Amino acid sequence: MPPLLDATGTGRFHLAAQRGTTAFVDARTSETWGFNQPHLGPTLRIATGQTTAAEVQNTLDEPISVHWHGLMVPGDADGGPHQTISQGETWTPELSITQPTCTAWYHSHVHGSTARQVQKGLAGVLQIVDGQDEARGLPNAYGVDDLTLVLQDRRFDRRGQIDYAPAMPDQMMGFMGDTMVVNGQVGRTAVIPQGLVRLRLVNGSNARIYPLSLSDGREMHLIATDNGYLDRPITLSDLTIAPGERFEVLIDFSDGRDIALVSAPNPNEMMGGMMGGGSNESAFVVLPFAVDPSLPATKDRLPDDIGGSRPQGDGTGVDVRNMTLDMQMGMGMMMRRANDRFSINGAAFAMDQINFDIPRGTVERWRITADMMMHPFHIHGVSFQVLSQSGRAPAPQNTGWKDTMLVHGSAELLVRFDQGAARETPFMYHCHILEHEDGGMMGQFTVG
Ligand SMILES: [Cu+2]
Repeated sequence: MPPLLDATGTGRFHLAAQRGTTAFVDARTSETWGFNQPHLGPTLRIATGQTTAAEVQNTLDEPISVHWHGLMVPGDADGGPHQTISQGETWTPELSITQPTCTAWYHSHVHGSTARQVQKGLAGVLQIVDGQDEARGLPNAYGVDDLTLVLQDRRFDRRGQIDYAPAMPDQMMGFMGDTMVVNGQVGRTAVIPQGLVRLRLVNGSNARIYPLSLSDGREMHLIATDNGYLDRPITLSDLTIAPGERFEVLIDFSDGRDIALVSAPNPNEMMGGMMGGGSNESAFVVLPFAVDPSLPATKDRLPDDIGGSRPQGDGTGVDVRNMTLDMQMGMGMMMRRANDRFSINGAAFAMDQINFDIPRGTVERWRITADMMMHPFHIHGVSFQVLSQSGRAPAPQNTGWKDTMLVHGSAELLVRFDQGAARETPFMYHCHILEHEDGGMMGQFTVG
């Protein structure tokens, strides 16, 4: 597990972006970046109902930013591309949290550099807690029966260095690794108690979508989506997690058998087979589990009621906003500048261009159309309801509160804008395939 940085008692935390080295594959080391450690960051724990004073120091030699993905905070605390922290500087936002308990995450978000900086390790998990998980009957012993799992894929060169040099197909499809990395580690096994275990799954990959299941076909019980708990668990045999998404599941290990979390190949491909279609990948192990009966298993029963909620709007009479996620293909893409290959509604992201303004408290129905392939669509500063996906009712895994939605063909989102964002620090909406985001598939809006 990443170290736990619990700010619920102090109401403050300090993160320092720093350079380090990490051995991934064997003794060979790679240059990496992290927060307070050589690679990735600690799991931050903050309390709902509190204001937490954050300090983010940049000791690297290029500008970074830290976006709190999943936090409902105003634009000036959001950490988007307009809030870069220069070399040697410290950013001190106040995080005033009123939203329900959830698993969120933080990562750099500098326009044009996000993909590379996240590959280097500028990412970590953020938990919003309320101290009520014991009463809910949920596993909550950090690193024992409550596991935080950041899923990433990487390529390593012969020297063991993280190899991030995206060629044109990597730009188009998003950069995919050939090595599974969980919490910054390769080839490790999770040792767990013989009982109910909670996994907080965070897809921190640049582009890979993981269709997850368990190696023996055992059920997973979904208890939370991006922005909080469901009302009751949803039983699933598989769960697809796209970049930027978080899901929490309970798995029953009371039979003591060692199984593994496995993934099917990345399902994203160019529609029409322009890239040759399909991949040569086969299914792979994400993380093996080993049951250790000496570890304390405090929960053996699936709770019936978790006490969360599912959004219930129907979207009738709500103004519609259309968004088309566009890609320039083939020669068209080759001819374009690196930051102009992708766009939304025909316009590539421009730092000095606010795309629209929304009055605070407004509800809108966003119709997203995904061009060429699947795109995970994220909106800052909001939590939304998925009204439909591909013209049908949302899949069970998308019936909770979300801030990132994998759009396959089309999706309709019902969004309420409650957090303010001024022109100097607007909110972003973008594809969470980081090469697409850096390439221009992003826009920005104010809420006021
Ligand atoms: Cu995309």
